[in-house]
This record gives sequence, C-alpha cells and structure tokens, in this order.
Amino acid sequence: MTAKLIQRQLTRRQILGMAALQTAATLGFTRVGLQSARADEPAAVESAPAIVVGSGYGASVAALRLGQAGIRTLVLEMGRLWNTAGSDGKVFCNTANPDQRSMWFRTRTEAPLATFLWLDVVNKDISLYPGVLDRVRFSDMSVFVGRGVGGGSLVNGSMAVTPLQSYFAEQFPTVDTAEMYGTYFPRARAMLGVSTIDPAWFESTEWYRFSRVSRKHAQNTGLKTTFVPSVYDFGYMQREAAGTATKSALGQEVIYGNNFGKKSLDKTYLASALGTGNVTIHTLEKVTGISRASDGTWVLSAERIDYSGAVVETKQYGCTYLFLGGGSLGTSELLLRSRQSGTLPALDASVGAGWGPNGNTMLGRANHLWDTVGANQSTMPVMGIDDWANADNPVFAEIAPLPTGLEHWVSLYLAITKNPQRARFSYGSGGLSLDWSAAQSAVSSGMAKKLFDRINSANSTIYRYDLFGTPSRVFADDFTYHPLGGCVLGKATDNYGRVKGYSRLYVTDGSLVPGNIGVNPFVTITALAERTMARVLVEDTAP
Ligand code: FAE
Repeated sequence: MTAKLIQRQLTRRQILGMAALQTAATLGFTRVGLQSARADEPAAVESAPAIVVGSGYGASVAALRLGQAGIRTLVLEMGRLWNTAGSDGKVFCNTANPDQRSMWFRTRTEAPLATFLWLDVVNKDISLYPGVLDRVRFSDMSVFVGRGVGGGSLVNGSMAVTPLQSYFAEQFPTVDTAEMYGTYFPRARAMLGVSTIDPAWFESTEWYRFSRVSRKHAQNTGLKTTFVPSVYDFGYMQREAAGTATKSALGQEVIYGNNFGKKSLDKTYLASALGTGNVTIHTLEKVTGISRASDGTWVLSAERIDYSGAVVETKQYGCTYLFLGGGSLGTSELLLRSRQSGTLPALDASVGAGWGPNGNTMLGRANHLWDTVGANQSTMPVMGIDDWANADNPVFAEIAPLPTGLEHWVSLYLAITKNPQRARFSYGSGGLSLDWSAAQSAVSSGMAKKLFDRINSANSTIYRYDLFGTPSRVFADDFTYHPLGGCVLGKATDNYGRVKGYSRLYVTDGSLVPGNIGVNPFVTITALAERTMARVLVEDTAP
C-alpha cells in the first residue's frame, strides 16, 4: 500500500478520533475512546487483549496498528490530555510567560537556556501541576521529556529527519536497511505529515533571518547547510506571518506546547488509533510494575493521580500482549524496577545499557553588530549545518531559534555529535539512576567546539558565555532532548523489539536506539515501531 493511500484512508478515522479527544477533554474525562466499558471486564482488574504503556511515538504507532488489526487496546499515559483551554483561552502557555502548564510538578520552570547576560530572567515561579515538559535530573545529565497524550511530540521542535542510510546501517547492523528506507521510513513520514519549508518564503521572511545569518557564517567556513523537514504546517506558519492566523510558532510557542500548526501525535497517529474504535486511552495513570500471572497474562500495576499529583487510585490491569512505549527513561525504569522487585527475573543482562544523549550540546555565538538575527524568530528550526561526513569530527548542528522579541545578535545551535560514549541505567532504593559522567559529556562538547571554533575563526566571531547559568560556560552538554537506549534492539530485545526472556512483551520506543542516531530521532523511532508492528501482527497475534 502506498504511503499516500494509507494517509487518505485514515482521514475519516482521524476525524472521529480527534472528536473523541475533543469531547473527552471538554468533559474532563481521564478515559478517552470511542467504545464504552465492556460487560466482560472484571471490576477489580481491567483487562484488554493489548496494553500500550505511554503515548509518544513508539506507543502511538503500536496503538494504531493494533486498533487497525481489530485488537482491543488500552493505552496508559501518565500525563494529561492537552486539549482544554486555560483561563487565557489557550491550551498551552508560551516560553515568554510560562505558568503551571509548562512543567511537570515544579515550583519553578527549568528551561534549557537559563539566563541572558547572566541574568535570571528566563525562568519563572509556577505552581505544581502535571505540566507538559519534564526535566529528569541524574547526577551529571538531565533529560527533557514530554508528558501528556502525545509524549515528546507535544514539546519538540518538529524536526523530522531521516538519518543517513550508512549511519543507520552502522547503528543497526541487523536491520534490513533497504526495507527500512523503502517501506518504513516513507510510511512513518507520511503518517507524521512531514514536509519542507518553501525555499522562496524561507529566503524572504524576517522569521528565518536567524537561519540565513547562520547559513552565511557556515558558508564562509566552507561548510554545507541543509534544509530540515518538519511536522509543522508551513502553510499555517505563512498565515501566521501574514497576520491571518493566530500565532503559534511565530508566537514563542514550542517547548511548553504549540496551540496551532504542529502535527503532534494527537492529531495524527493517536487520532487515527482512536478512530479505529478499538483503542482507549487512560490519562494521568503511571504504570509502576509488571508481572506475569501463572496463565501467562501480563499484570500491570498503575497509579492514577489527580492534578495535584496525589495518588487517588491504585489499579491493576491484565493483558495478553504488552507494548512498552514509555520512552528511553520510562521503559528502562519499568523493566529494571520489575527485575529488581523479582517480577521479571529473566530479562537480559543488557537491559538498562547502551544509553546515550545523541551527542547533544547546545551553544551560542555572538554576532557582529551588522549581522542582526532579527527580533522576530520562528520557534521551528528548518536548517542544519551538516558536517557529518567529516570523519575526524562528525557533527550535525541544528540552527536553533532564540525568540525573545528583541534583537540579541545570538546564533544558537543544538549540535548532535558522534559521541561513542554510552551509559547504563540501574534501579535501586533511590529510583532510577544513570551512570553518565561529565567526562562523557565533554566528548560531545569537544566535538562541537572543534566545529564552532572553525566557524568563529572564519567569521571573526566569539562564543556567548551568558546563556547557560552560572558559572559562565559556552557549551551546555549536561542536558539532552534526545535520550536514546536502555533496551537496545538486537541486544535486550530480538531484532524486532520482542523483549528477550519473555513472550508477548515488546518495546517500541527510543530505548531501542543505541545511544546515537546522528539526527533528531523521532522519525527513526516511528519507522522502527512501524517495522516491529508489521512483523508482530503477522507472526505473534495470528489465531
Ligand atoms: P516519548 O515521546 O518520550 O513518549 C513517552 C511517553 O510515555 C510520555 O508521554 C510519558 O509521559 C509516558 N510514560 C513514561 N513512563 C510511563 C509510565 N510508567 N506509565 C505511563 N506513561 C508513561 O517516547 N526529536 C526530533 O526528532 N525532532 C525534534 O525537533 C525534537 N525536538 C525536541 C525538543 C524537545 C524540547 C524535546 C524534549 C525533545 C525533542 N525531540 C525531538 C526528541 C523527541 O521528542 C523524542 O525522541 C521522542 O519523543 C521519543 O519518543 P518515544 O516514543 O521514545
């Protein structure tokens, strides 16, 4: 079936699914679906043939394909459904005026870019609430993740990049790359609604002046730049610029959610999944443990919280097929915690291993006064500096916006470096820990420095030291947007995400990717999940 055909066929179902999401939000439900509770469900243990943990990329693919196969499926998501307007009439807040909706149970925001001219003007006090962005802190690394129906798709920069085929093959030597690039990547891109900015508009609009300035500096250095595809609707963005649509990407909305324009998973895969009539989503429910009953049924324990974070109910669920899509952190935590508590003793020793931050390092450069980057900047990056082919120092650097509404002469970047360092998660009395060290981060920032020293030298520019808090520093290599690994494909699982040691237990998310993929990762995660589902539905669920 061609990608176009799949998309056309889903449109009617998506409309039904979106209606279900809308109604549930309006009525304040924590249970979203087109079907009502079944009479054959025992009251104490809710059961479904299939359960999916989480609702990010891998989870959403699983939910849709299970639903389409006619398998009744329950999705359990610890975050809320983001579809109800706050008192300002908007679902999400922007980065300029963050409120309780911004962060997951915090009293102060923790934005990646913390200061400006060393001043503490970025972060704001907020009240505790299940906000959309979480920052999970380990000793030498913190990880940003999305919370809510749609996972990371709610907070990310929409950059929808397919990795270089040769690097994909290097990272996944057991996967048939011809099949990935011929079938699953195109399928993922079509379903996600990936497109590219109109080059003519890019060249003329004030909103991407910041990208053009960085491109010029890269060209002066002899470096190549490339347009980066996106899941943001560029037609909508042009209307924002023309003043005929409410501003979202052009209104400083991104890491705390976009009210318009972005094709997040609740508008694509999840809407289609609900549209099958076989999928139900429970929100504000965190799965806390997995065990197996003597008849082979999976048994899950979960905690339902209210908007204050208080646990209001402890629940048990049963299913035959269990799909883990809680992301690199969520899935690793669940598996390790279950092994630690003795309920999943046969897990492979490699569970928890192979983690990396995709070599992420953020940095800013200070431009000359005549090189203005513009007071108006779109929050959606559309261009990168591609020096991945440089065997001595492979780096792909996304040209990132810094939308403040004022001219600041800063060029900002999120560099993805080919850092070979890996770490391991473990679970103990203090919860999940990660043994990633500052020395391992220094490998990423060392590679970013090599590239940007060249750019500064060619353009007689310098770094900005004031953007990442005190003490002053240039490279923010202690956080990542791209947590990858912990349950690596072909190591902790078989070649299709089936968890070793157990039948009918699957991983479909970023924990399958071995620490680095060279580009922003959600297209890869989606395509791998499509590949897993295509195989599993044929081989494992046949009567
Ligand atoms: P993910 O999307 O993280 O979803 C996991 C879901 O599971 C979340 O909704 C969790 O709340 C939920 N969950 C976790 N544990 C449990 C549990 N125990 N019980 C119930 N629910 C649970 O997983 N990537 C790109 O490709 N392009 C970009 O432009 C980009 N920009 C980014 C910007 C930011 C600020 C951030 C934070 C990330 C960005 N990423 C980007 C990364 C991308 O969003 C990420 O790789 C994917 O979201 C990961 O997909 P997963 O399916 O692994």
